[in-house]
Amino acid sequence: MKRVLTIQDISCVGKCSLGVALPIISAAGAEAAVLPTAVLSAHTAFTHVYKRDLSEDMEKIFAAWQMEGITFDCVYTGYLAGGEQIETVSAFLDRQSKSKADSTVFVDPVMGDFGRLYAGFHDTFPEQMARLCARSDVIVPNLTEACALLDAPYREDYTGEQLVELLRCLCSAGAKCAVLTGVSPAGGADKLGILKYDSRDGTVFSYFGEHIRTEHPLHGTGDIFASACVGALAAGMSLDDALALSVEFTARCAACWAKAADRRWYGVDFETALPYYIEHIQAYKDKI
Ligand code: PXL
Repeated sequence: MKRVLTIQDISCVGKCSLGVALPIISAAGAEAAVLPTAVLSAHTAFTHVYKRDLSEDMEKIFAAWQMEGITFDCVYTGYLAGGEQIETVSAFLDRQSKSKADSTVFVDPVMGDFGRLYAGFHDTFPEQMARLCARSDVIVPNLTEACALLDAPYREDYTGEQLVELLRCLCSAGAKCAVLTGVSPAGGADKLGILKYDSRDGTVFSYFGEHIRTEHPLHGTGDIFASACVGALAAGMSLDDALALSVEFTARCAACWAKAADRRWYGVDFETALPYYIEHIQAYKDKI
């Protein structure tokens, strides 16, 4: 069984970050180890948020793992609570690579959406996050995050070719594969999915599922998508198959939310859609 370490916050209420990563990665049949970066009473879209930063504890937890000789097949980072944590995670990755060179580094550079950084991030944070992305196997930014990483203007009218160019630039900086999330195909606003550039063979891959249109933007879908992708990779799927399954699963999570009687504004119904994900992971495992 693969052991995945996921490093992100616990939002006590809000159906995001570790609250979705732990169940989804476990549902894929992988061991999910967690390193909380912060504990928040709720995610930052809420008005009243109590936050405890766990930077100091992270270093101590890494040190304890090192003494135990614990290593991970995959390290997946999400919401990091500040630039200092990026340095801490990078130092851990340096140490781990000495004893485990084949670990996959999967970075969701959680920083913002719709052209704005989330509350609490300093202007220098994207530059620091770019350094973590540069040492990653797979990065999964949305458009806001891709533009912030490259210090490029945020525009919603980039052409498909320009988006591929953004991904190429992210890979030139060091990431092996860059995956842009939340992309619609030209003239296809009823579809939503991903665009991937793989620097190892120069190939481009895209996959689109149904775009569930809602009055307000949905929260936590990026974390659900990234967690599903990490789980599918741990189950042995190729990156393209893992991305396709994660797009479909995320669309179903949104569809379950839209059908629910008690639509909660702060997160979608990934719980209802989990059987779909598990069935597809199992069907893949049965074939191999
Ligand atoms: O879903 C991304 C995310 C994760 N963690 C925290 C957040 C957000 C987005 O707002 O606030 C704490």
